[in-house]
Amino acid sequence: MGIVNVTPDSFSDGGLHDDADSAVAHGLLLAGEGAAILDIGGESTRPGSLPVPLDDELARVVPVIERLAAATPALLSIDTTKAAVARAALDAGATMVNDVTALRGDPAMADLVAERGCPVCLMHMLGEPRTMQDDPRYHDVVAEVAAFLEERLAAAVAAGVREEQVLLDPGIGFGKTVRHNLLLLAHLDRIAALGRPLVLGASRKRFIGTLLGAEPRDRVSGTVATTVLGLARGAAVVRVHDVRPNVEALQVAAAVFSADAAVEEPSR
Ligand code: PMM
Repeated sequence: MGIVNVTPDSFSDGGLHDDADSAVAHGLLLAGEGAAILDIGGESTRPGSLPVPLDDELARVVPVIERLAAATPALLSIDTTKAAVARAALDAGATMVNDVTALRGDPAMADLVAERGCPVCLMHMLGEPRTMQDDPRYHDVVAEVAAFLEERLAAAVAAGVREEQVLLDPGIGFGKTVRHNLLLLAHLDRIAALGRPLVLGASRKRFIGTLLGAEPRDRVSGTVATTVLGLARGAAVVRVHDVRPNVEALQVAAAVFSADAAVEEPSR
């Protein structure tokens, strides 16, 4: 999943693609590099960020989705917490909703997703973007994130969303210290055990910067490490800014993981 942030203020690429032309060009570049899904967002969720007015968010994402839908076979995902934005994005050609509030942000979102029958990604976040990095605490971060996602999956199903349409995401960096993020990556298999496809969004995030002492654009190798570990521990989708290096790492790692099966196949 390649990230197309049509925002002036996202943490690693804010302002780079905040006009429709450059956002569309960037989406096409990422699709050409091997992204099967493009995740288009018009509201930054960086720590400390404030909500964006509905009309601004619509004006950022809808034209980009319309143009990408006509120009690439990649699936288009709308990264929003607002049902009105998701509805307009689905009408414009998106086929998936990525909601970082896991259907808690807008009471109309669950009904919309149920009605449209589209895939939805439910993500864990402690608190809200404005305050989430103010001393986040857990007793057992992996168990608490898993329990939260299990509860949100049940809530979605209760609202009429088909279980087969739900993807889950531990929300790397959303109300988590470096250690919390590392524990979630180390035990991602316990989140995958919930039985739904897992989305991992670690790309260029601050914990990588802390480990490497690197600015966002210099966190690509660190991101690739999380991609390979994510694959090993059951992630189905990796949400990344830098598609080519991550796709190449996945191709090689996937070939290694399937080596035994490929050799044994003929003798079965
Ligand atoms: N991270 C960001 C935004 N949306 N959605 C999901 N499902 N998972 C994430 O980890 C996630 C997300 C923040 O990163 P960005 O500013 O680079 O988009």
